[in-house]
Amino acid sequence: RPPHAPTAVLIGAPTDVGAGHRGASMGPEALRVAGLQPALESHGLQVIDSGNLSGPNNPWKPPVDGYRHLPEVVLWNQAVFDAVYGELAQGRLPILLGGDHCLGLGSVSAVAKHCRETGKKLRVLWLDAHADFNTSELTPSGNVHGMPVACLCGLGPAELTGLGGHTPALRPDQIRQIGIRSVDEGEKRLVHEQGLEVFDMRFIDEHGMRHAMVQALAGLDDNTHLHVSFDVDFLDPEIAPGVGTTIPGGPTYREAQLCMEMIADSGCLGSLDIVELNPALDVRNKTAVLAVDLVESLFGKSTLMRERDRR
Ligand code: NNH
Ligand code: MN
Ligand code: MN
Ligand code: MN
Repeated sequence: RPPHAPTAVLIGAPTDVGAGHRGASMGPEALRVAGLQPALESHGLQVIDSGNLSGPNNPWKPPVDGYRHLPEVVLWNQAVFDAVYGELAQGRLPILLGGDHCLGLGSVSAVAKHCRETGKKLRVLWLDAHADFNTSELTPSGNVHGMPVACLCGLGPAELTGLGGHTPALRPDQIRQIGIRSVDEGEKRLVHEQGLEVFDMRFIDEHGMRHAMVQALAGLDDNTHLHVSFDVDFLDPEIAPGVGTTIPGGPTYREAQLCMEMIADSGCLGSLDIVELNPALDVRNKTAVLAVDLVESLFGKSTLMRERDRR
């Protein structure tokens, strides 16, 4: 690692208020048990574990006006926003340990505010089986983990779209989605309408992960902050069963590794979410171990050759 590599900070957010299954609240601990901190340290990174945020319990209620647990989702996201923003302000690289993917809202809103204030460009990579672009009108479930990308683009309740004091937090052209293979009917229309750039599994089948990532990372420069929001259900369920919403036909082990390696090579990674890991559905913590393995690659593990020597 270059000597100026920032210190990474683990921020646990043990909740499943935005999910349709209980158990993602155990994600942070499973990632710690799988050795996330020592794995990153073995690659020369400085890592601080700041422990877990706290927030309300999961009331496990049906939707109200199209949202399940909106007040609880707001409180958790405010806590995540404050923590992520505070670490970025100190020059650290926040790693959010979810928790379900509704927390991507707080995390990315904080990154967007940091970038506005520091004059940095922002690119968000959303690695997921799902587009997470539902609204209260479109959602089949009311689960807010299916809505964070729409909220970040200004489509959602004011308590969520205005988290960072600037609505929208993101323009659709700052986002690239990768691995998508489950999008609800109304959600599909909205994704097209908003012009999101999606590298879905069909694209990856036809053109390969390499080409998808070359395109998703195109245009990054020294002044770009890259945020990766890694929903573990991005991965094929054969290798990653420990998530609430498995969707077949996801990236293989090597495709996922290549994705992470190419992000590492960009040198732009500035913040990360690891979300939706559900230890209650896992097999001997193997999905957590896999997530740690992939995150090591994201921080440059597998580099036998440096990019400039590889050609
Ligand atoms: N699209 C579905 C919904 O809105 C499922 C979303 N589930 C996720 N997203 N795990 O990443 O309920
Ligand atoms: Mn290692
Ligand atoms: Mn997601
Ligand atoms: Mn998902």
